[in-house]
Amino acid sequence: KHAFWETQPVGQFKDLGDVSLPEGPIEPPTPLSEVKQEPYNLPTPYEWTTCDLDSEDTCTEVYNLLKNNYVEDDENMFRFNYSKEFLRWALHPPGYYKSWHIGVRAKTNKKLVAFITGVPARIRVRDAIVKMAEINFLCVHKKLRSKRLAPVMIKEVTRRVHLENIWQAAYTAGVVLPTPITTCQYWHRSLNPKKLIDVGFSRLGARMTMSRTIKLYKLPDSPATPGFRKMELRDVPAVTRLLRNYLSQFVVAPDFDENDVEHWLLPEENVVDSYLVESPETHDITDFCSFYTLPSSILGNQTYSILKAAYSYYNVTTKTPLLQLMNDALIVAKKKDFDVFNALDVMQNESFLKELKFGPGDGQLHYYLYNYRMRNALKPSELGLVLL
Ligand code: MYA
Ligand code: JJ1
Repeated sequence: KHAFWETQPVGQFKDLGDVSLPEGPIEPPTPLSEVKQEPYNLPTPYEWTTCDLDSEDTCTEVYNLLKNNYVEDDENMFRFNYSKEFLRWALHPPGYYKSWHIGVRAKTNKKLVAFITGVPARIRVRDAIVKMAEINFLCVHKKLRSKRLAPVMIKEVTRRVHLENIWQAAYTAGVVLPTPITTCQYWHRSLNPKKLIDVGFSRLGARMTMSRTIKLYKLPDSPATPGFRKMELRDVPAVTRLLRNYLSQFVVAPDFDENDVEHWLLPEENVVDSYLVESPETHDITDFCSFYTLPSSILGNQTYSILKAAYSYYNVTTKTPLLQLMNDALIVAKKKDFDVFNALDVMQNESFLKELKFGPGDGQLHYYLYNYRMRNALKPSELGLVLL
């Protein structure tokens, strides 16, 4: 059933519930001298390319490949449209390897036809901090699907990760593969309900009119929490302490240091937004929330071509109720003209989703680890990791 995945060091369906299998690495590392030195063979018409996202031309090629061929919803109405600035940010964290930004070109015309990436991360699994690659942006051009290119690309990125002496990976997908560590639900909070309904993202509820719907989702003009402000560079040490302490309660979570926080959470226009609460009395940083910008193309609508979506990222509270903090996040997202605010049911998100009028989406997100067995699947609330 899974001719490729059955050959890989991942939890297999047949082993689910086998309590004799230990948690941890499935295969031991091999000496680096035993890692294959040459790239895997592609079908003859194609060749490998390493993509330099600092090159404006290469970045445009990657952007266009993804804009036209990346992830769609189950009814093919929307397609993720990651911006170039976002791709550069996502792929250039501290310690990134250019060799992990892998493209496939057609030999004849040098057109970019496929892509896969890894970035390094330290991920904590229970007590163990594991160096991993986060794998993302796997994409094969629509015209080249079902030719078994994806397994070759996955093997090639694996080889290049191994060359850096890293033996585990984390990734997410909308499809079920062997075997999820957890399965999360997408939730959506309408900010611009009229547009969402017009483009088919949501529907008018039963016994609802457009004007009642608009009223239902109305938000105040400005955040309610005293001391709520945008995160700045000087906040990195305090935010790092807050976040490290908060993430320590989850079974799987990133191990962020100050450099990671500066990269992943310092606000960057049209990429990532972060806000915090600075106590007006003590000037302590007590709470933090963040979201990233990921628009989707609207396929085949006469009026609108882009859906502007914010995705909940990392949120931490010590003083402000999480419900109030996230309502402030919705307020600033609305002010920035987002159409919808999306969140997964990870971490403590369940505690605010229903009350803040999020509704469940038709999409799920499965989380996976490569070469690391979990004895049991996690609950989404035990997961402290958000991938882009
Ligand atoms: S998830 C986002 C994936 N991208 C999309 O959904 C965009 C639109 N779709 C496409 O571009 C293609 O359909 C893709 C498959 C490229 C997805 N993850 O070449 P094929 C398996 C893993 O004939 P195609 C993201 O980016 C499938 O089960 N495997 O198929 C994270 C089958 O294997 P098996 C997948 O449709 C990616 C084989 O591929 C996925 O032309 C993490 C068929 O290949 C998927 N999303 O191309 C990658 N979809 O027969 C793994 C299909 O066994 C990383 N397949 O069922 C692993 C860690 C690596 C590093 C390790 C370091 C130590
Ligand atoms: O966005 C998603 N679904 C939307 C649109 C559905 C359009 C028809 N299929 C949705 N809308 C309902 C919103 C409504 C608002 C008011 C309250 C009730 C709810 O459900 C879904 C997620 O739900 N997105 C996708 O399907 C995109 C793919 C998700 C898998 C991503 C894989 C990523 C790989 C990353 O590495």
